[in-house]
Amino acid sequence: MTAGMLLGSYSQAGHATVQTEGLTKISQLLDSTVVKALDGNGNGKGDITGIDSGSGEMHILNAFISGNSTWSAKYDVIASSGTGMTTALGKAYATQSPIVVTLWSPHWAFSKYNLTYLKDDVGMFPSGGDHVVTLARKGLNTTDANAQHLYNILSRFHWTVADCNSVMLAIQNGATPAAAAQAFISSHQSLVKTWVGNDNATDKNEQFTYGYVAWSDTIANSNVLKLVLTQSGFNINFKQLDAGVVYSSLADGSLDFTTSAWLPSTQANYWSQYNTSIDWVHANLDGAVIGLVVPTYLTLTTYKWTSSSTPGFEAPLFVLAIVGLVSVKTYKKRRN
Ligand code: PBE
Repeated sequence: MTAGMLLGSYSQAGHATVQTEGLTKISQLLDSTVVKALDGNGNGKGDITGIDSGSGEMHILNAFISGNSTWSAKYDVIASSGTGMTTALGKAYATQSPIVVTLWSPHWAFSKYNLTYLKDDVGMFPSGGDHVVTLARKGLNTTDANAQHLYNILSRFHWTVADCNSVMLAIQNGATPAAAAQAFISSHQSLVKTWVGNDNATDKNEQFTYGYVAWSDTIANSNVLKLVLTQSGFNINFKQLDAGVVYSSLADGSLDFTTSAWLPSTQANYWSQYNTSIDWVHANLDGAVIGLVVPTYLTLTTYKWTSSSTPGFEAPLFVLAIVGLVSVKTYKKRRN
């Protein structure tokens, strides 16, 4: 037994805590210090601040937690809404309090706060990335010539994360979605032209129902495309719906199209159920990401974990290791 071995085992113990490593990866949420700090209602479990339970991200998270007894013993997933989650995040951020949220990119919160994804070292979320996708009811493209023109625009609509960010931020800073969409269209005439081409409406009486979900990125893309279509002469019935209703309504034909799908990963639960009865038209944004996100102050080793359950646990171990009075065996006993 050498001092080096003892110091080696000490530094391993040190690496196991958020105090010495910072909170940077999902596996560290199981650390009892973190569980306690995230226990908002005092029931002994940490809280993950979520969004609407119809979202793909919540479906994935809930399936992971409920299917894993270690996690379900330590965590509750709190359902809310996109705005409920960002309100909770804003409050925690103002007082530098611990919080873990379900978030995604693109989202304006990354422009407003210093946030970071926890590294997914437990396989909580699917890997491989996602697209925001335009979906239509089957047969929209063969309904009539007017619908074919609309469908042609849908099959070209595509923008970037930066484009989406600019509209989301404008809305977050107080612009109405319609005003933010108009400002984007005015400043991106040539892009809009690549979407519309020569496909203007030929029948203003034929109404199309456009469904969207109230997440900030899909509010932004839907308002932009809705305005582009309206200005091209199409008669659009614009409807905010829950994610599950968007899919079931596309499948039964009562909804004509949406730009609120996240596929193939995030909303795989819906896609596996409905893919044979829905038309995947076109990816409208690439590089979409979901995950667990924390304010970056939680990643610092200087962060004070105020609800620490084992304060001072590391210090006595360190002293013992230095003087060489403890063997790895007894060290292990203490850990257990
Ligand atoms: N989201 C935002 C959605 C898609 C857009 C990631 C919260 C979800 O289904 O999870």
